[in-house]
Amino acid sequence: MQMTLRWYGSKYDTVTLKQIRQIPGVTGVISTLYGTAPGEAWELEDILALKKEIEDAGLQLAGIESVNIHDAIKVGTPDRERYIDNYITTLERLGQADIHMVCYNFMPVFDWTRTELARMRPDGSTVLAYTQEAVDALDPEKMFESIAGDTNGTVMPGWEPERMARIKDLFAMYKDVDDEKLFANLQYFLERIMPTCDKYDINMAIHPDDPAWSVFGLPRIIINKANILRMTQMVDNPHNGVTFCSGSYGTNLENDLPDMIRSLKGRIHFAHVRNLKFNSPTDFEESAHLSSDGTFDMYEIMRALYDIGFTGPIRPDHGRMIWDEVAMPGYGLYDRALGATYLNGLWEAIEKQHRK
Ligand code: DNO
Repeated sequence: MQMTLRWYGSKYDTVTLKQIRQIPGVTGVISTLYGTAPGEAWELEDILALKKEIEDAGLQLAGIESVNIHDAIKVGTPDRERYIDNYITTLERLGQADIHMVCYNFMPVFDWTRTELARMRPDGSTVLAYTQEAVDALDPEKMFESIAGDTNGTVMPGWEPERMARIKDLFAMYKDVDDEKLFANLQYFLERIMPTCDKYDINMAIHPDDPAWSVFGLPRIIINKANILRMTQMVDNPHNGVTFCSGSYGTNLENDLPDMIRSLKGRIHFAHVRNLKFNSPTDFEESAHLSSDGTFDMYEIMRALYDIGFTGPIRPDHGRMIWDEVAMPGYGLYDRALGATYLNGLWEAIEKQHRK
């Protein structure tokens, strides 16, 4: 595996490439052209400029998170063809720039959903948290407003204000889309892009829906083992793979994370590894990465990745806000650096144990 950190680009991130370079064992970043809108074809020169900036700082651009999917593709409206063509152009240009991993998601309307961005923990750190009761009590159109005050002045991916301004229209677009339709639209999209992925050796890595169930009555399909196996089999090409995100699949305590990892051998192209602490089955908070701080056995998760021969990029995921850092919720420097170091430590121990 290759340890990486997500980085939003010098215009948007509070964390610098220099700081990332100084985290021991982190050799790459996962980034994106953050200013682009879903559906746009990316310019080759913009991709190359991003890559150069990262390489000049002594790091590798290990993959893209995300090339977002236009809603027309998810809904399956006739104009999807144009947006799929643009997506293919972006993939071709990424391939020309020697970039071979693309993370994306197929969630309607909302990307990941949390009800609190700064829940205080006993040690004074603040974390992202989710309570089903809060979602149930909320008008979906007010979702963004309810958390907007805690973004620390940053623009959070998936929660861009321009997108949230269209929330009513977005809900209307999806009114006839159920799980089956969403699966069919995903299959159509994947079949169209696979020849390009084959040509440029691009691994597509779908991110799970977070939380891993339907919110506000919207369909959600990338949520459990059965669905993810269905997804990988319906377009049975090794380039059609997944981002294994422990914090997203883990929102549903019925998901057996190490078992899911083992069942996806050869199809995990990217890993997000973080812990969650459950206070009840419908209330969880994003604890520190250590097993002892949360609900998951992080050693077993890393061991399953090791056992399937995972070689792709991995990153610590949302960190706590600690040591008075002010940054995008979940994406500060300090706690993610601690997370990377901890995950690297687990990996070293597992590797050495296997060599014996
Ligand atoms: C949240 C992230 C997601 C993820 C996208 C992938 O912090 O894990 O926004 O990047 O769903 O497209």
